[in-house]
Amino acid sequence: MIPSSLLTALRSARRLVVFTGAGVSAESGIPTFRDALTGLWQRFDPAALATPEAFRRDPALVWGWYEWRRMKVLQAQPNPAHHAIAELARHVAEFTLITQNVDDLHERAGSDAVIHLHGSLQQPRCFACARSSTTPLAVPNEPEDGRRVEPPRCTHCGGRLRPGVVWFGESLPATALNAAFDAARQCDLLISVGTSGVVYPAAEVPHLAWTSGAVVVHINPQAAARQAEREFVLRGPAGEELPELLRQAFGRALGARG
Ligand code: BJW
Ligand code: ZN
Repeated sequence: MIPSSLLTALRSARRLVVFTGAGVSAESGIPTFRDALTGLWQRFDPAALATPEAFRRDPALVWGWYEWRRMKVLQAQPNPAHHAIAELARHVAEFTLITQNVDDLHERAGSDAVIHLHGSLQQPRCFACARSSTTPLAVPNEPEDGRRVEPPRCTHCGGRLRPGVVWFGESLPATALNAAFDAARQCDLLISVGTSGVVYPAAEVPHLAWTSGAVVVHINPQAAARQAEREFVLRGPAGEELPELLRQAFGRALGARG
């Protein structure tokens, strides 16, 4: 049941922000990080794979793991949550999509100008000289976790390429982070979808919107009960809750034209 006050807030919002985490891609078959049983960090040690020290220690292990994840994303399709978010943008004057995800499923669902706070699997750069690689990555071989793959070399300096993602202890891209914070401060309504909200500074985004006076909605099957005024919880999978929110607020079913 979607509260009518939330539907009213969404219909009257002029500046809408959607902030997504791994849960928005879960129904596309991309594992989250921290879900019990299925999360990546249940099977893999973040310290051994998602830090600069890990890459320095064993570049082939880290590169192979990210190639496995890149393959999974290439094989995946956007789900109804990604499509509903792309459709929501058409109903407001100003729309900003901020994601922590390193996949490209929002773009493939039709969203543009997506702010990627934690980088992208598709844009490696040199570990030595930091230049972006201009050579497109080849389609990886059949996915197989744990397979070691030597990273390609930088065409400029010969250093190893690293995945273009933000690891623990690394700064987020400043332009993306500033744009995300600005949008959060200025929005009327923020929808936070599929994130555990434990990784900083990204986790500040919904909080910043709320303290700046916006209505904040959390969409998550594990969401805690509503805690504060102007805060709503839609407890359920994003692929069901977002299309339903769209339908009830704007009377639009996904895929409807005209
Ligand atoms: C569904 C669903 C469905 C399921 N529908 N929902 C204390 C000690 C050490 C460090 C720190 C510390 N305190 C803070 C820090 C800093 C650290 C941090 O935050 N650590 C905490 C974990 C403690 N942060 C950093 O290091 C950041 N950098 C930084 O702070 O720089 C400054 C600095 C400089 C120098 C030194 C120190 C600091 C960088 C963080 C980078 C995070 N990178 C990762 C990996 C990216 C690359 C990759 O993909 O491998 O980003 S970690 C991982 O977590 C990934 C995600 O973007 C991020 C957030 O996860 P997310 O998206 O929320 O996923 P989950 O799995 O946690 O949650 C999924 C949710 O979906 C769940 O709630 C489910 O219920 C839900 N769900 N199915 C809707 N169908
Ligand atoms: Zn280089």
